[in-house]
Amino acid sequence: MFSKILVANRGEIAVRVIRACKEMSIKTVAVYSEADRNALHVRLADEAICIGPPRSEHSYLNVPTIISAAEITDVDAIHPGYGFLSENAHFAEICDSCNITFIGPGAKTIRLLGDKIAAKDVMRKAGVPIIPGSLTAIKNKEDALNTARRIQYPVILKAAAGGGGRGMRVCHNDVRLVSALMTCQAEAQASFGSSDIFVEKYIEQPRHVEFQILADRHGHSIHLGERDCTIQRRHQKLVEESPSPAVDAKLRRKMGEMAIRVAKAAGYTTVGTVEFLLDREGNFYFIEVNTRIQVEHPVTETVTGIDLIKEQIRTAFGEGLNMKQDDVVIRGWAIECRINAADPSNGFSPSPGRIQVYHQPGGPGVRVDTHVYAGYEVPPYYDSLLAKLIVYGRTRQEAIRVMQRSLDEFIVEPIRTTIPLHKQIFSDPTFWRGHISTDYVDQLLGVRET
Ligand code: MV4
Repeated sequence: MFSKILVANRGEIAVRVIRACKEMSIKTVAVYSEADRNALHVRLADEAICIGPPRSEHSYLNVPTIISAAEITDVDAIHPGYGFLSENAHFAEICDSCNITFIGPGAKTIRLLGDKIAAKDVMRKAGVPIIPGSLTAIKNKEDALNTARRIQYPVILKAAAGGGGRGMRVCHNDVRLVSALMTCQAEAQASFGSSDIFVEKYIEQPRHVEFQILADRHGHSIHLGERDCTIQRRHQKLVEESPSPAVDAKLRRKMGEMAIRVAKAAGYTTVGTVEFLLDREGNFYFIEVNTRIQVEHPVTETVTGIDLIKEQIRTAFGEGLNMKQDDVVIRGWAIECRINAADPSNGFSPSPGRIQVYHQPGGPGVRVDTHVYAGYEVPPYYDSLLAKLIVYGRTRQEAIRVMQRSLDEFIVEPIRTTIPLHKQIFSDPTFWRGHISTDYVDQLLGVRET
């Protein structure tokens, strides 16, 4: 096994990875920006190296500096966490060329799946259901109009190098499509460095259902069931649960089989997530693969009893899977709330600052993944995630009750957080029934325009 791993991340995920390493007797190296000197991940790691000024472009995204830190501390591997360099094929290649294991799938797989048009094409040929639309990047106006005529409005424009919902545009007629085309291409170029865009049939009021996959380098791939991430706003997830209230055993078998087909078609190794959209008729379609450990991985850990970070490290080292598909048993129900330093009553504006009072919930069925402590100062430079509150119940109802009392126990003062919004969601009968779509949060907040 690896003897030392550098964790190229910060916040709760850096803490999470260090914890897994400790239990595996792997030494850890933390890296930190000048804004994170007093961060928990720095204190928990065996060694820590400052990698530059606060802004992430100069620290957590600085490839030469991070590689230097890895060389100096003589690590065997780098764990990228999520965000930052986690889905950067170039970074994975640099790690390879320096004989450092990048803990994730291979650089080629990351590159293929980062191109949403190429990925869709591979999955279509593998027999995975995809959303009707253009099979290549849009060449010109006529190309876009012809595709729209074939698949019928409404359609959606997406960036080939995008993902996670950024840079998408819904169009209801020819006039709108033509005018959206150029702006969408320009935005794609500015945000992702490629102007390639594609057209798809727009699925109205879908659910976001994603499958966790786990694969070794010896040709074995399994899935660990699904997560429902339908509750989000402006592509920021707020609540995730597993299993999905919209998936029964039969659909789970079908979608899980397709998720494994996706993993095999992409030559996938370690942990990953296959995203699907589920429409109101119960049809599902492949959307994209997230080639990293995800924020919401704990709900899957809770219902399967499998430590995903340990499995990710083990499979990255080259060990074979130690379980078969039939060994994976989904038990009970898990729900996660993302507690962010953001003000839901003010358009989710960031709310950094010093946390003076901090108290987290506990007791049966409660897990809190966080880097926060009383006296901690939330820096303004990074993602606003403060803590993940994950609860377990034998049934969805039981989990909801545990979540409600946990939210009531949670104290974070004086900064604004998403806790009040979560309390509102968990006391809403529509959420209890589970009959929701991606418009849910806007509807709950009474937002007219998005
Ligand atoms: C869509 C869609 C409707 N039709 N694609 C957003 C996340 C990204 N991975 C894909 N997304 C969407 N793709 C088609 N053809 C609607 C969304 C979408 C969405 C999906 C899941 C959860 C929340 C969402 C919110 C807005 C849009």
